[in-house]
Parts: sequence; structure tokens; C-alpha cells
Amino acid sequence: MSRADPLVIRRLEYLGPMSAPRGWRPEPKLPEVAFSGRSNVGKSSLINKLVRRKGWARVSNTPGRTREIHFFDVNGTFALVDLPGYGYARISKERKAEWRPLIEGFLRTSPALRGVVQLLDVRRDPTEDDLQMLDFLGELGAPTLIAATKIDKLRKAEAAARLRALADAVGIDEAQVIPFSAVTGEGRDELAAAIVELVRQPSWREEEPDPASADDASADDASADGAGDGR
Ligand SMILES: Nc1nc2c(ncn2[C@@H]2O[C@H](COP(=O)(O)OP(=O)(O)O)[C@@H](O)[C@H]2O)c(=O)[nH]1
Ligand SMILES: [Mg+2]
Repeated sequence: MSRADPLVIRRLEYLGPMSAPRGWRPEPKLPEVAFSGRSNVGKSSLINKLVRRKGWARVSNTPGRTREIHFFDVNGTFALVDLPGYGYARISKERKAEWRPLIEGFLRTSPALRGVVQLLDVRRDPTEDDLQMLDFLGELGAPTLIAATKIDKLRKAEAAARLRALADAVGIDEAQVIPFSAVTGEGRDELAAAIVELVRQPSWREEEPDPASADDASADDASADGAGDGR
């Protein structure tokens, strides 16, 4: 019954952290897939399962402590981007708001971003932060996969009902939700295959005009210089 692994991990390399909007980040040489979710949703566990490394992305007992964006080179094929977990109740309001400019700035500006894996705990209703993130991704137009985490915590019938409720709550088709368990490995290959597919697609952003190659645009700029717009 074992099918071929859609994502064999041959090489894994940590590329470094981004800690501020417009701060250092690795050269965007590889297509990027970002992982988003609130603290404690199971993001580190999911990433470890995905890349088949125990303890690769730190499974933290103090959620909310990781405030940087971490970049990993997977097989030299794509960059796995681990976004900071957001919305942990125990940290102050001020702290809570820190994630927004960093995460949203990255998602808005990275030229290499191909899509986002949004994690939702299958047992819980999406939080206000979850819904805001999904709205933001919708506005951006970024291809988004939904992973419903900790599916092993529910019995089959319960899980099916919760998956339906979750899909309803975020307004997407149930078929777009990938049930996932870091404990049993359920959903690992399905998620891996979806990511591989995402990485193969051209960026949804490439439909926008490329300013570097737009001759007409520079001609317009030149004529605008003489227009005396006061700058
Ligand atoms: N039963 C179960 N527990 C999980 C699963 N994924 C994560 N956890 C647990 O949930 C807690 C938070 O996981 P972690 O990966 O650190 O979440 P993060 O804060 O989103 O990175 C830890 O105690 C994990 O052991 C899962 O699929 N099944
Ligand atoms: Mg974590």
C-alpha cells in the first residue's frame, strides 16, 4: 500500500532568521512556501513531520516565544518559511501586535512566495487572528492550503464533523482542508504532494507588470520629469 513519497528529503539547510520588517532575509533564490498559524496549533510538529526530522523546527513548550521568520532550504528546491506563531493569549497586547507587520510585510513583499500553508486546530473554532490572516491571504490572492492539525485527538465521526465545521467557518470547500496528525503521520504525504505542486506553479504575482522590463513605463517616467509635479 505504500506509494512513492511525494517529497523525499535529501538535503535540509537552515538559511537564517528574519526578525524585522525590511530586515535581513536570505536571497529569494528558491520558491517559498510559508507556514502560518497561531501559537500551539502544532506548526513545529507539522514541519518536523513534513521534513521527517525529529526536533528540526523547535517544538516549544513556551508558545509565543518565537518571533522571527525562519527560512529552510529543502533539497535546494524550495524554501520552507516558518512564520512566528501569532495570537497567544498569555502575551501582552503590545507583543501580540508585533507579528502583524513582520508577517504581513513578508507575505506582501517576498518576490519568491508561491503560497501559504495555514494551520487550524481541528478541535477549535478559528480565532479572530486566524480569520484576519485568512482574509489577508485572500486579499493578497496567495494560494493557500489549510491543514487541520491534531486530527488524531478526535474519533473518526467527530473529526469528519469538525472538518466540515472548520471549512464552513473559513468559507472554503471541505476538499481543500488537509486533515493532519503529527502523531500518526496522517496527511503528511497529501500535504507534501500539495506543496510540491504549489512550488511547481509560477508565482501568482508574476501576472503583475515587471517594472524592470517595462520600457514604456520608463518612457512615461522621463516625460513625467518635465511635467513639474512639484517634487
Ligand atoms: N496529539 C497531537 N498533539 C500534537 C500534534 N501536533 C502538535 N501537538 C502538540 O501540541 C503542542 C504544540 O505543538 P507545537 O508543534 O510546538 O506547536 P506550535 O507552537 O504551533 O509550533 C505540543 O504539545 C505538541 O506535542 C498532533 O498532531 N497531535
Ligand atoms: Mg513552534
